[in-house]
Amino acid sequence: MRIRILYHDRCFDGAASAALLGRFLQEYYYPQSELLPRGVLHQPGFRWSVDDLDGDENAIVDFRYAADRRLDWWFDHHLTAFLSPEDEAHFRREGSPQKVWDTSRASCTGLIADYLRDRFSYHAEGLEELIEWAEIIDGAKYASPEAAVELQSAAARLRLVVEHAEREELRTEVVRRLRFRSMEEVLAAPELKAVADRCVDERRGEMGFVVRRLERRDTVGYLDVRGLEGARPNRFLPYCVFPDLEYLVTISAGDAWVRISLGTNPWRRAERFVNLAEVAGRYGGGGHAAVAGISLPPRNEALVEQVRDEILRMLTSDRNVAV
Ligand SMILES: [Mn+2]
Repeated sequence: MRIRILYHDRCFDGAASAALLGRFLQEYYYPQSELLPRGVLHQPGFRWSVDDLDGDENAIVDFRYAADRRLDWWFDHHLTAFLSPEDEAHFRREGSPQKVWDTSRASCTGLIADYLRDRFSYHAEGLEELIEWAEIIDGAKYASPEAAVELQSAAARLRLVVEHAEREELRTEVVRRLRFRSMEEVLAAPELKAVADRCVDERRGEMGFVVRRLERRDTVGYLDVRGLEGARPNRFLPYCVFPDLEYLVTISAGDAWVRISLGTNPWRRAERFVNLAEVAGRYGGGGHAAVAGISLPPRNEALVEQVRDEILRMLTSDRNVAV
């Protein structure tokens, strides 16, 4: 018996969702089963492949719906949960009680935890802390920008490992271990501790770079981290530097894409609300109202500049003139 769980890769909430649902399926239904977590990422032109749902039981958490009869469980809270209107129609037509989409939820982990409690009276003893942190991290519910950028707590270190561990086996191993261990215990494994320590050092180095590079246009922060290799700087650091920013636009680059990330300052209510998922959607991206992203093909500087300038115009205060 093999349980395949596809989850949002390099995301704390994705990993926590997979650990929680995986533990439930094994404890409640299939004690003799093997759990096979596999991370998936939002890439331009993403499609599910026919080989993805290859378990005896298949689940997708914190990621896009698959209109496939082999899908047994699905939980998501992203606005952009469906690859097409047909997929959404498929989901609604089926009306399965094992497939839940709720965009009002801060985290997919919290959504799953409440669902399991209400429907199965199931409680994952010992995972309370993990669930709470998924809510804080994915919902950007940190008490302050400083709390969001600290690198000492178990949650902060685990987040670094989930987001930055290069080897896929390490990332899926984190999911397996999180089923029955505290974050602290998971991080005690030497190979994971090594990743966490390396990431903390890298983050400290990135902080100076971000502070120097950060620009602002009115209440919109703009940060281009291309050239800082492999950088995925903490998206809340700019709000430590300029606490009055309303929005943040960040450009980063990988081998196969240029990413434009959009964020809202969680500690400051914007004067005019802009739905960032909708803005990203215009360029083929997606996400949540408060955090969204767009992936563009590499080596097309003109396109990147055009998209960036259009978005900056939309978000700055003279946006009435533009758009
Ligand atoms: Mn999530």
